[in-house]
Amino acid sequence: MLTNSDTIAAISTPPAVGGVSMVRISGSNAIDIAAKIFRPAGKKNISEMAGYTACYGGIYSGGEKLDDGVLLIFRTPHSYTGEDVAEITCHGGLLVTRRVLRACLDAGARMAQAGEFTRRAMLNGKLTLTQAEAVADVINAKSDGYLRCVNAQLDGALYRKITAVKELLTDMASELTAWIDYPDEMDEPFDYTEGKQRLKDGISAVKELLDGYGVGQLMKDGISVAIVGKPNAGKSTLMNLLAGCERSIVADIEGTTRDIVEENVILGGVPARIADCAGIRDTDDPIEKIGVEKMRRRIQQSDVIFALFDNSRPLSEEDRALMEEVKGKNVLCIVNKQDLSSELDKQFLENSFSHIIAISAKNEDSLKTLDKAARELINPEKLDISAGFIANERQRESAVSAKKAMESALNAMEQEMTPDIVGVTLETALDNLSQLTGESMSEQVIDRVFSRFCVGK
Ligand SMILES: Nc1nc2c(ncn2[C@@H]2O[C@H](COP(=O)(O)OP(=O)(O)OP(=O)(O)O)[C@@H](O)[C@H]2O)c(=O)[nH]1
Ligand SMILES: [Mg+2]
Repeated sequence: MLTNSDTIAAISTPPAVGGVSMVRISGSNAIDIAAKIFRPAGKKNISEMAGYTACYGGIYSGGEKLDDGVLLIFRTPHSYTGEDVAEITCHGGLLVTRRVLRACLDAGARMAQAGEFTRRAMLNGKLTLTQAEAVADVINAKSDGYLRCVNAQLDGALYRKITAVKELLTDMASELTAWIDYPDEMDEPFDYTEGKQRLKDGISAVKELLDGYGVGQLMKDGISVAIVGKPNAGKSTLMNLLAGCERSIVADIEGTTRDIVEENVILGGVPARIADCAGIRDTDDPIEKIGVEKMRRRIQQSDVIFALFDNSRPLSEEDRALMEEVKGKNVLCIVNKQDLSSELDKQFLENSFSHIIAISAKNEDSLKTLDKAARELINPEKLDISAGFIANERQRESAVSAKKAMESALNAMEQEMTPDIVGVTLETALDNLSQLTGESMSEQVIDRVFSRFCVGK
């Protein structure tokens, strides 16, 4: 536990005007500090308030009343940080909230650093490092799917999975130690048969986690999608359908969209940044030419391409040029204007693309078809939300190193090397896994993790 003088305070709500704001105080002096600035409306004595109780009253700075508010008390160890915590909720004005914080600091608290409340929670054993990282991910989650994943993580899913692998390695290492310590008493060479199988199980558990990393990142950071096609195919109409508003200009004039128009949406359960591009065609118009070049670059930078074809017109040179441009990319072929009579060689498109749908971008029902197709393309279900997942580069680095060390150990076993050699590689794997879960972690890494947090969390 930290020292008495080290009681911290911060505004835990966003720095914006709202209905209410909250100032959080944590540390051994939290309740005394709250008592200095908060006067309950009734006869309540703050120092005698039990944990999980609240009272209404006035908030004061010196003799001056700042606001009315509510004080909520948590007693150690039953609080977020594990320390005594007081939360003062006041009206959500920027000035009044800052004045309440200033009053806490004047009464003896120190300004909290970014993530310091969560850091204390971890140091006091309320959270593991991977759970603390999940707290930041909950705050930053942009899609329902990702929120469900990080909630499983917050529940300790990754920690449990890694702990199971660690237990397996620890058992093996202790069996080897007996052999290493008393080699003269062992007449037979060490039998690795069972150990090899157990190690293979451990490697596949870590590999499974690493395989889900890409999908986890997609769900976290989102994907970039480029809508491309020839002029008038209906790209901007599709953009507006996805955006749910008139984001792009739609007109029956070829070359309407010139610059890239972007919007953030949720697509196939993941956040997506959609780019409506200029139509592909040869043009003498210098401005449109720039737009077409930008579209080409965007195709290369995007994770997913929506390639639009117009059902009411035969395949043209521009369509074929587009098919060349998107080769090798993750493409959803969209045949648009399904409500009009068909002039398009759909069979040719079906032979050329593995994902193809037919819609009418003017019709809202098309959203369901688009969402289903996007799910098949992105496949967020690959991520088993209940199983825990590797959520960031720090965790991935440790998992990769652990897997490498486990593979070396397996290799050493297969070559019948002596238990001391196998033991060293197992220890390395264990160390890497402990770094992942945070049990063996340098101050520097912990600083890096918590610098991602906002002040007040
Ligand atoms: N009937 C029908 N018309 C559509 C559909 N989608 C788009 N359109 C019409 O097609 C015309 C061109 O639509 P846009 O969305 O502007 O086409 P675009 O691909 O963005 O065109 P450029 O910006 O010029 O490259 C407009 O008149 C739309 O109303 C559809 O599904 N059915
Ligand atoms: Mg357009």
